[in-house]
Amino acid sequence: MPPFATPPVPPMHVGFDDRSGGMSPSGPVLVRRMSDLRGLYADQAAWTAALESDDVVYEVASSPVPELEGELPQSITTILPGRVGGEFHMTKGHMHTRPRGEIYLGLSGLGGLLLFDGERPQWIEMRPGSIGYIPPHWAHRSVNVGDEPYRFLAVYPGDSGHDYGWVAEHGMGHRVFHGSGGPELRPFTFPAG
Ligand code: PAN
Ligand code: ZN
Repeated sequence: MPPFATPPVPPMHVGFDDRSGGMSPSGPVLVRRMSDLRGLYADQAAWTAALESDDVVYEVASSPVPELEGELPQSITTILPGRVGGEFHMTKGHMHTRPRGEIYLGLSGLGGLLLFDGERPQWIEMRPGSIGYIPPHWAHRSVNVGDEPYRFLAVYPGDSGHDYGWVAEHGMGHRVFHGSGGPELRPFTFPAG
């Protein structure tokens, strides 16, 4: 897998492939399969059943811009469509280790950005062309609420840091389920069963 560039990073053009979501030139690419997502979905029995095919749930392709202070790394996340116990495919979700904001731009598919500051859950609908703003101190998780891959660009300060433990401890305020009239937000529950 290609590494991040070493400073000084030159000005660069970064292209992306509509079909694969890959970046060119490319930095590291992260693949998260169902088996990487223990404890993420509310319905643990449904998650265990999904381990049989162990499908890819999402991929994160990065440009070579490194995660270092002063730089602005970019990544493209592709969440494949699907549900586990009625709950839509989603990212693990994290809080930035330092108080840093982030910008998401919807590229394709239908998704949503779930935000939580420890008290207030917020939901931002994301479609191609939507800009979602994540302020500092808000944990964030992305959800594919459609039938196609949901893809977005993320741009964030290089010294943000990713704290997954915060979400494991505090949850995300809401969970997003398939409903007859569209995505249904229900109060967060920690995994059971
Ligand atoms: C994004 C996320 C990406 C994957 O680039 O890291 O969508 O989500 P998880 O990191 O929660 O698995 C971002 O918010 N970076 O800061
Ligand atoms: Zn982030």
